[in-house]
Amino acid sequence: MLHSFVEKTNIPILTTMNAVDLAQGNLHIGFIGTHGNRVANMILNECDLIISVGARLGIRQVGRTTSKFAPKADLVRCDIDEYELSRNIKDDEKKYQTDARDFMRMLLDEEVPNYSAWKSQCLEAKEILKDYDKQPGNMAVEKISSMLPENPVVSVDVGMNQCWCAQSLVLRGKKGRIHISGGYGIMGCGLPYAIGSCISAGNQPSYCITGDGGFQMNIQELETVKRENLPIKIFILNNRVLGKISETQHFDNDDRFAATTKESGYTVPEFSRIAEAYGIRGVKLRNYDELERYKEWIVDKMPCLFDIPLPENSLLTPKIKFETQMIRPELDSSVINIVNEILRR
Ligand SMILES: Cc1ncc(C[n+]2csc(CCOP(=O)(O)OP(=O)(O)O)c2C)c(N)n1
Repeated sequence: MLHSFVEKTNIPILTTMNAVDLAQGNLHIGFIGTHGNRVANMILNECDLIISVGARLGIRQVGRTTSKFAPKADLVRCDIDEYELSRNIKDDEKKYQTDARDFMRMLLDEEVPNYSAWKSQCLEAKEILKDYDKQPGNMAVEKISSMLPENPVVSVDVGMNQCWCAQSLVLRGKKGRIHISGGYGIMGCGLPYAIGSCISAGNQPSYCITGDGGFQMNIQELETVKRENLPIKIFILNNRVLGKISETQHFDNDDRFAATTKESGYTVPEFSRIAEAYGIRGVKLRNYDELERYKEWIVDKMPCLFDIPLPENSLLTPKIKFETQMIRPELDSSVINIVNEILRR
């Protein structure tokens, strides 16, 4: 129904991290919030109307000073949860406590103007920003995206790998799914999610993108994968550190690492050999481009594991500085001005 509404009105879709799979393929503009795509957060700052369907709009999306959230926009919210709606984001917001499906049905019956000009502005802004904020983790995820079949089911773990996936995983087709633990942040969820989605889809290939830390939390489930012969394809984005935490220890604690890096008490095994010990094909790649050599493995009916190296100091950008709406790292003001001019046209 969301897709019908968007086809009818051309209203651009931004998502939250949890709903990033709702707008895939050429509908993908980005997700909003702390680690959201830069273009998505810049659009939020300039738009004049937000129709929020089932999004909790929590602190990672709107910040603590909610008046700074989408300052030029009227806000219409639909949520089935009375408590979530009881929190005001804007004083004059319009609220509908209803099921998202009924709300979308109601919207589809409304006379809504066509927003194709605004959508083109958003896509133009996206095009200008597409090569900024591209860290090695994003590039690895783009490579994985390019090799997946249409409409895949992808399960994601927690940490930087989760954010790189939310930012850069773009699925072909409209029916693919990205299982993400969102605000729960349960490290170790990637492989069990993939096992569940593989079995529930009648043993269809299922994809798991995980960090080296999250993977080690449920590594024993490789035995389930082998025993049940589940065609689960595991991609470990291996930076050999607990990246989401070592990053904080680097930037906010003057490099006082604790149990997050080799020197401070965190290490990783040879994952491909561990996979082989479980009877699963495993390979340690030299870089993500080497995935090209394993096209067959990615679509066949047997499990496999790819150990993909990333630099230990891989970064996760952009990030909104809390309480400021400033997106770090700051881009050259000429780029920001060009994008804002397009969005303000
Ligand atoms: C069970 C659990 N323990 C600890 C955390 C805190 N935590 C969040 S991300 C993270 C590091 C994740 O490291 P890794 O899996 O290697 O992924 P990366 O961030 O390097 O991509 C930690 C320890 C958590 N979310 N869940």
